[in-house]
Amino acid sequence: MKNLIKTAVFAAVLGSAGAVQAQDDLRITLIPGLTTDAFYITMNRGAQAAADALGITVDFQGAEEFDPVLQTPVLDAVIGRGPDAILIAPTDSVQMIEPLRRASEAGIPVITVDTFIDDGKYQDGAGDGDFPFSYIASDNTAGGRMAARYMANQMGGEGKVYVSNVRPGISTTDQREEGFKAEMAESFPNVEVLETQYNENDASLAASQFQAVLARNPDISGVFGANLFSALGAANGVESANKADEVTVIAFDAPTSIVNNISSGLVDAAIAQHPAEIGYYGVMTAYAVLTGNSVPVSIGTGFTVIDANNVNDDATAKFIYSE
Ligand code: T6T
Repeated sequence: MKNLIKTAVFAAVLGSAGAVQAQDDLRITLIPGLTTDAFYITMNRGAQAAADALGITVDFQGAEEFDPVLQTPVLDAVIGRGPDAILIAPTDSVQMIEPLRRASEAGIPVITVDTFIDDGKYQDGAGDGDFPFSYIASDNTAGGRMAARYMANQMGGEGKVYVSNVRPGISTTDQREEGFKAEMAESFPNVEVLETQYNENDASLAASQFQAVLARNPDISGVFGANLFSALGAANGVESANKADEVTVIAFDAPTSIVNNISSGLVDAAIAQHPAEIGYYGVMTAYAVLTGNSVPVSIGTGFTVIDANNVNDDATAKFIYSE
């Protein structure tokens, strides 16, 4: 039986360049939004678990900042090395279309993880960026709605809040903000959402923006940090202003630093994504494409809400991001 399985695993397949290749030689490159972010480090852990299960290689190559100008040369260098497939979190939904088309035209299947290009609906015959095989990610609009519901309930359904966000043009954080605002408008008419503060993924800037918003609105009662650095910065701003008791802080993402802030009472809740799941199913999907199987055009992964009620539970621990 064991030998049979082994024979199957070592069966030859047609590689992306058209050459016959053994399946255990397959090499997939995962290009994160940036390399030093606990979210993508955790995604890579899931990707490596899938690679180990399949007996293939996944390498992790990225830029140090979340920026399409820095991600494009990394992608071009990866294309030059000719991996069998590329998994990528594109850092801009429009600007990364043409760079990714170069990969596709070189015969390298592209799958996007976390973020998408174009409208995120691939293989439907519409749009400039229709060529990726699949999109594997959280439902970010739903996550933004979850954040709004939690925040509004915590605030008794009224008050002034704002979104601390990275920059427009990133599919994930755009959708979180849209979902957050839609939920507030539809379900919590007594919550006023102030103008979004964009921080360029810089937690220090997000912290000083809280101080500025507070100076203009001394009655501010909530801030939604739409990703890890936005949330961390907003929480630091609230702490420096000594406002933890009056301001509800909801974080998207769950690195150890945010989880510690939940334990201390500074952050009310984190909407934890499941990045390891994204990495795992990303690699499995690429493997399916490379072995001639059809794949779902999108795979939605889950969330876990972490707050004071479950922060110390054993079942919560696996959703805290790796550093
Ligand atoms: O929130 C994640 C990711 O989903 C988003 O696309 C960019 O920011 C993070 O990596 C957190 O820093």
